[in-house]
Amino acid sequence: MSRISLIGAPVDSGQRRRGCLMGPIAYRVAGIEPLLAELGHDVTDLGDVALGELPQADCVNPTVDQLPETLGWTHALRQRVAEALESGTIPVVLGGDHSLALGTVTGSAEHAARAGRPLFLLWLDAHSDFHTPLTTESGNLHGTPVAYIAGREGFDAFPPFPLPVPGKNICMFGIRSVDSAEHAALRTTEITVNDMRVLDERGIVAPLREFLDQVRSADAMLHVSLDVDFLDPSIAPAVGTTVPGGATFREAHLVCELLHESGLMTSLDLVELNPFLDERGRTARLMVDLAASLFGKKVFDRPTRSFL
Ligand code: HAR
Ligand code: MN
Ligand code: MN
Ligand code: MN
Repeated sequence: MSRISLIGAPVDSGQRRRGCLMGPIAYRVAGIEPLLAELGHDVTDLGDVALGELPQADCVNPTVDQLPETLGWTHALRQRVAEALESGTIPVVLGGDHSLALGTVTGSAEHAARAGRPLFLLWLDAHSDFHTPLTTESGNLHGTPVAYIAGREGFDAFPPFPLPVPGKNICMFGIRSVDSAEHAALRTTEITVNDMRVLDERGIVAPLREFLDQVRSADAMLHVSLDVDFLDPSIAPAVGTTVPGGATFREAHLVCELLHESGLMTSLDLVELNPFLDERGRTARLMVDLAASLFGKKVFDRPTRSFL
């Protein structure tokens, strides 16, 4: 049994296609709270985080869009996630576009630093989100959080990241859209980029277990950030940045089931759901089902890890 804090994060400032702000409501309508409670967890919905007063900020790159709003969310979500961890719960952040991870992972890092434990990051996404505000061409800050978390330069407007996460602690799955500036920067790091080619060749189990073994032996905290576009658009159409060739229904559930079995996840983001683009709620429902898998829902109860 886990204690879970649901945190609504109606963030829409990290990209220009409005709709992600409806994400938290869609997850609630799809029944995330009763579903997790039915699995035996103690679930508290803390409601939506409010955006406080906006800071003054600008960036030398004029294409960067909605910087003050994103800074405001970063500040508010950092606090809320750190508090949820402090109170001994697992924060589950209902997004909101992926720029919210600038705040949520900062909160996790702050807590990990206080607890004297390392932080690992699992990034489930079509995109590597490794731009800085200086390299982004779109100006959409949802394409930047991993660079911030890894301690790249170019985030002068942002508060310094508490303790940058070493590249070897960061693992990505599902990657199939990387811009050239991100590619060049990623190659200088130790970040594990499991692109779709890796999943095609090796499957998802072996590379995921390798990563989870590292988390376990480091006695680390693990933040999981699940972007809707990790999934193939044929099963998850409600996202502004669909990319063909994504994870299948079973691959996605398997990741979640293995994560649950590991018992290692300490915080979770559900991001980029744009309910305005959904088809009769199917993407919202799939994301909620994946969250249920992450918290122990399975088809058949078998002795732990019998098939590994
Ligand atoms: N790399 C592109 C950009 O920076 C697309 C980023 C899209 N990111 C997300 N989140 N949708 O993963 O604009
Ligand atoms: Mn993303
Ligand atoms: Mn993405
Ligand atoms: Mn997007």
